[in-house]
Amino acid sequence: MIDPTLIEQQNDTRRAALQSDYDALAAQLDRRGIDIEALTARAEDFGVAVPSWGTGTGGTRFARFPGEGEPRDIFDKLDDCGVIHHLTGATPKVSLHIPWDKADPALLREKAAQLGLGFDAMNSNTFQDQPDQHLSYKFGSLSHADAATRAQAVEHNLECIEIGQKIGSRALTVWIGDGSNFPGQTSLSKQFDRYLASMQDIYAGLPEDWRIFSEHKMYEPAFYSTVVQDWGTSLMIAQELGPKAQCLVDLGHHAPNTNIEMIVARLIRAGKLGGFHFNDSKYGDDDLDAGTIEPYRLFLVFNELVELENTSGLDLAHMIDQSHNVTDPIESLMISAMEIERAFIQASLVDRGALADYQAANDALMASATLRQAFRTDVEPILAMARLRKNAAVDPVATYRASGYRVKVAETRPKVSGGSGGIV
Ligand SMILES: [Mn+2]
Repeated sequence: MIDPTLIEQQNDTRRAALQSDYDALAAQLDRRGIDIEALTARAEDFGVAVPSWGTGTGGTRFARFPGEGEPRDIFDKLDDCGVIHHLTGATPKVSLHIPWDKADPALLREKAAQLGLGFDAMNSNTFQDQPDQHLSYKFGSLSHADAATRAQAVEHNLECIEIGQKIGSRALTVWIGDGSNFPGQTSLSKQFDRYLASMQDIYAGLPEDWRIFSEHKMYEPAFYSTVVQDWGTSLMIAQELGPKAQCLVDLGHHAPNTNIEMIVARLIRAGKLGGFHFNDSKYGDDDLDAGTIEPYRLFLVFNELVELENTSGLDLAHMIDQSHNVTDPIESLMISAMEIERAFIQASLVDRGALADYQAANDALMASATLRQAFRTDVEPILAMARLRKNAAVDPVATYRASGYRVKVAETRPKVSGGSGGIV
């Protein structure tokens, strides 16, 4: 835990400069007819879930280089998630991964309550074999040619729901690695039918107030075909399953140059957007920190979300899904949460009335300029003020480094080269 006195001391050194920057931005926004306080309130209310697996160092297909003081188990991971939330005020929930995070639900609840955290969507895992597992997922899980293997994968998902119910989660995210590496290896249509039948079995086990998210991914680990490869397939799945089924969009799971904001608009139109896995990418599913490669794309995604935020029934699960290989995962997750919040606030700045008028007049230049004016606005004082008002840190990374947290936990957490972090 970070000492609240340290946060206060650190904030005191930055308070005057922040107030001055905030007042200047307030005056600038006022000239544009925007109330800064309304935006700060939106920033204070914003939250994105942290993935438990993101607190450990990830890895690539080639190697994993463990960092100092990595979490040993889910309770250490929750401690790290607590630090991220206390310093940013923006990550009130944690998304668990079963079986990596399997533990007594009562202890999980107790630990989370101590840290002021809640639990977001549960994540099942049928893309790798566990030590005590009867049947292998080498050739697939929910879409496997063998009925007993499919049943085992369904059973695992039902167990995730059962654990989730005990800790206050209300959603299950299903991502599978099923597919094929060779043309002809599997029947594309029969494999999909088997997947749908398995998902129907899981859907039947969903509690009344739960949702199930299907997460598409174009390729990897299967390199020729993937069962849930794109948003069209994901939408088809959600529509076939029923009202509790929705689509989850992982920003890294598309072909390069895909217009993701348009996918977002379409899924909202269909009433099927369930939430996000935020990250950034240059080439493939790189799982890089949100907003570090294409911040404008992140802004454009939020532009759709803000434009359509009053759509009836829209209830989005925002999550981060990243793999940290060369940074301290706590620092990356804090920065990412703030970048996601930044895109949200920048999108909230868009002059929607002016934009609609320019669109109606076919004034492409001014319509585009209206978006860029919002994107160019430095909203850092709003984000920092929101953190200050929530007793979080004005500068989370500086305060974290001043706390010496990583060095302290390294005393009790041995460095291990194994671990379950990685690219999901
Ligand atoms: Mn994901």
